[in-house]
Amino acid sequence: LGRCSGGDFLLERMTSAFLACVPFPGDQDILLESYVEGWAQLLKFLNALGTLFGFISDEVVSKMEILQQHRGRDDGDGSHQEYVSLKSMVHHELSREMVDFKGTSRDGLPSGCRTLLRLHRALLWLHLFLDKLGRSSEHESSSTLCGEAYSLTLAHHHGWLVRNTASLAFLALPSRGRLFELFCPGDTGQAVRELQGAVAAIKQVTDITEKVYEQHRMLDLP
Ligand code: 1Q0
Repeated sequence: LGRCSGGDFLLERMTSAFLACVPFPGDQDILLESYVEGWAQLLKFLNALGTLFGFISDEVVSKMEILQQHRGRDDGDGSHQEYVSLKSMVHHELSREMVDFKGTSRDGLPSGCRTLLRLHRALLWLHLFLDKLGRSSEHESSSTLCGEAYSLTLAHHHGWLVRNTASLAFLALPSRGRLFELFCPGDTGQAVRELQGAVAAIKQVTDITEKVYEQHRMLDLP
């Protein structure tokens, strides 16, 4: 056994998608198709949390659509090699001067680089939140853990309006117990193990992304 009936719904698919992002760890590169798939799985989870989280889903969808538009672009020979992986995207967009480093270009499709950076920052939050959740004890509150993780990560990149709205949404999060039920009905121990698996898969992806962006001095792209 060793797996949950509910795991198939949530964590397991997300974990396998993020694991599939890095088929060759030595390459230190991310497959974008799997990255988008990981986000599609997260989106399912967000949607299951209810309409109060709709503004967050909308934002994720709009970022995913930008990436998909880039990925779907036909460059004449019918293939889209440029957007197969993170490194190929970065090299392609830098060599074509598609990345706006100053925040001056207001029109046109935003670059894949600045768009993925937004999702990357959100994954840094998710990693910390799920890690905290996995280590938490029974009496701790999911809203508090979520808020703490947020203040340490994503909040740095948000203005006060988004920060306030986000903190209201956190209050509507299901309790720690209910989240674990969602991950793995009836088996808290297994829920925790699945969480740890998810945390490790996400960490591998965020570590690589962070390095690539740092190498190209793109961690602050406007
Ligand atoms: C469960 C609660 C999650 C809350 C995470 C904090 C999210 C607050 C973010 C609200 C974003 C909406 C407003 C728009 C912000 C943008 O300005 C900002 C920057 O983009 P730009 O183009 O203006 O420069 N966008 C972002 O920062 C992207 C933020 C994406 C947030 C993605 C949150 C993903 C949540 C995933 C699922 C949570 C599930 C929890 C348990 C999961 C177990 C599998």
